[in-house]
Amino acid sequence: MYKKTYLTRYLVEKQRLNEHISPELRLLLEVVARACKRISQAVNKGALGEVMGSADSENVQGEMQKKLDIIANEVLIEANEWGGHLAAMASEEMEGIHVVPNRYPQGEYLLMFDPLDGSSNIDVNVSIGTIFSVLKKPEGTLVSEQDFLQAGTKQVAAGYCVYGPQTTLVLTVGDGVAVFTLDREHGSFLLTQEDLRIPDDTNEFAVNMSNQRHWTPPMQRYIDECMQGIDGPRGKDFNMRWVGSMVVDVHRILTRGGVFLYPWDRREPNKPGKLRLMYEANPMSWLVEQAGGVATDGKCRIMDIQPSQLHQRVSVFMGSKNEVDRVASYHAEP
Ligand code: P6P
Repeated sequence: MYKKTYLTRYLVEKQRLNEHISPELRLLLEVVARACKRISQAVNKGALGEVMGSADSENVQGEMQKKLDIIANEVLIEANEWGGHLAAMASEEMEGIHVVPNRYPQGEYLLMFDPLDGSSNIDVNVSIGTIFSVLKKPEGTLVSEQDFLQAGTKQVAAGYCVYGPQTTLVLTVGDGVAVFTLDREHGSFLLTQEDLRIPDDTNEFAVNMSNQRHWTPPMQRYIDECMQGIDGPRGKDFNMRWVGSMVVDVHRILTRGGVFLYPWDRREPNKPGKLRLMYEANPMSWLVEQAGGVATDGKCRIMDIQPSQLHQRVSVFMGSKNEVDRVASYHAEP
C-alpha cells in the first residue's frame, strides 16, 4: 500500500532533520499550500467561474492583468495575513511590499510570489502556476523593502504549484525537491515524488524561438548547433518545447531534464532579461540546483546575484548541468 505522506508529515520530518526549519516555517508553507488549493479551484472553474479574460488594468510591470492574476494575488495575501507567520509579502502584481497589518499576528518571514505565472495561457486552457520564495526577515528593524533584497542563497523555502491536468505542488526547504499531488477528494497534497534529479545531459531545450534574431552571438551559436542536430557539432538531434509558462517548462525539466533559456535580447536592451529575479528566477534556481541542475544568468550563478530592486529582471539559463555549462561557456568566450 502506498505510504500516505501528506505535506504536513513531510515538513515535520524535514523539521526534525534540519534545525533551520522552524515550526513557523512549516506552518507558513501549509498556509501557502492551502492558498494554492483555493487558486486551483478558481482556475479549474474557468468560464463557469466568470474569472476568464482581462481585468482592464495593468500591473507594476506594465502588463495587462487577467482577472485570475488579481484573484490569485488576493487569495495569497488574505491567507498569509491570517496565517501569522509573515512580516511582509511582495508580489509581481504589486509595486511595493505588503506589510502584514498590525491587527494580524506578525511573523519573522518574508514571502515573495508570482501569483499566476503564465497568465497569458489562462484563456486558452494551458497550464499555469504560482511561484513562491521565502526569506527570513533581518533581526530588529521594522520591515522594509530593503529586507527583501537578499541573494537567492538566503532563501529558506521555495516552490511552485502547477494548475494543470493535476494540481502539483513542488517545493524545497534545502533538503531535496519533493512533489505533492492534490487529492481533490480529500483536499490534501499527497507526496508523490521526492529527491528529484535532473539528468546532466539532455536533448530538449525550451526557448521562444521567435526572438532568435534579437539574441547575442553566443546564444545564437548555442541554439544553431542544437538545430543542426546529428549532422552538426553536437552529434545528436534535439527536441524543443515552449509552453510560455516558466513554471510549467521548469516543471518538465525537473521531471525529465532539459534546459530553459530566456536570455537578454535587443528588443529591450536596457533590461538584463524578461524574467524577474526575486520571485521567478531565484525560487526556480534553488529547485533546479537542489535537483542537481545549474542556474546561471550567462555570467554568474543566479542565486549569487545581490538584488538592488524588488522587481529587477535577469537572464535565465537553467536545467541539465552539461547543457547550461555549455551555453555559459559560449557566453564566457572573448
Ligand atoms: P514569451 C510568462 O509571462 C513569463 O513570465 C514566463 O512564465 C514565461 O516563460 C515567459 O514569460 C514567456 O515569455 O516572451 O515567450 O511570451
